[in-house]
Amino acid sequence: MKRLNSQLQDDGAPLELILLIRTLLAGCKEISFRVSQGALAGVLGSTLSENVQGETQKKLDVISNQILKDILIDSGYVKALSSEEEDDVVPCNPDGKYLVSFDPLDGSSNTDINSLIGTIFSITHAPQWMDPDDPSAFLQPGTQIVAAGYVLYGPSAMLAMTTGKGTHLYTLDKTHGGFLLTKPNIQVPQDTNEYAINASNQRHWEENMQEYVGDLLAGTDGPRGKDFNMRWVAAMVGDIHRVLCRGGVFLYPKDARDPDKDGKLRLLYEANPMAFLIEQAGGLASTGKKRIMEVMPTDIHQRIPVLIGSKNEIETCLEYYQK
Ligand code: AFP
Repeated sequence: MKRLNSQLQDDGAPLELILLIRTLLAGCKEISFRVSQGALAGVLGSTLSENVQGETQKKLDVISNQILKDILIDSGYVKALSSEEEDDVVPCNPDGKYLVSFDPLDGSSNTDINSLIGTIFSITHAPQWMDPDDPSAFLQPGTQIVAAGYVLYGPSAMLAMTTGKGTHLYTLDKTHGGFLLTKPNIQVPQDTNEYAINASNQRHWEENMQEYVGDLLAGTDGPRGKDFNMRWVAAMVGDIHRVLCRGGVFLYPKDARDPDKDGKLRLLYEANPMAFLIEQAGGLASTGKKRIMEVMPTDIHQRIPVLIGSKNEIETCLEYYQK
């Protein structure tokens, strides 16, 4: 089976980017090991601290963040990094060529129930003019991303990666420690009868989303004329992995709970990398108003609405937004 390194070379990735990706993934392998140790290593449960988003940090959030931070700072390839678990950007090597944004452990509420979690990342070029502690260089639209992906810590540890030449799935072979290509050029089926949304928020959604999901729920008795199935992992990385593998739509729309927050999910290290992966696999990713990857970020922790998945179903959903 083909190794990650040779797939990245075939996709034309420059050497320094390949080395950076391999460094980042060495950190993910360590996270995978810590996750698998669970209660044996005392890594489950919460800390007493909160991150900048006001969320209580899990022990594994803090551990994973530290692992990735240390390895990226040491590598020399990175000028600065931003993380869900860091209030501000973290300056690294002033001569580094790249910026990395990541969610070190997405879905960390799942850690204590031994369910799906993962690391999500995106990489852009670092502008030469930037100071390593200047957050404004991170405010680039998703179209500027040179590589993005996630590592899913599930029954197998799996990597989904794109450098803009298709989305490939790899599986971690723990016997020799490398990611092997197990599904090249994955394609999201264009049609689906499966959707993912946290339905407990329904009363807060905007009218267009209420109407769209109402029509899905009506099934064969409604205007869609077919039954839909619903799934919710409570970790975007798990839900997007399912969408990549067998199609579907994943929705985290804007809602009325907090007028200052434009959705729940973060643009830089959740929505953008997932949008890039899904688009490269033939799917669509929108806020409801525009393509996610064209949104110009205004803050490193900015939140946006996310409608992502099978092309034809996302297009149908967007028709409700255009009404
Ligand atoms: P964490 O990374 O803080 O665990 O949040 C996970 C997440 O941002 C995303 O991965 C999920 O889709 C979403 O939250 C689940 O949120 P709710 O189930 O609370 O709506």
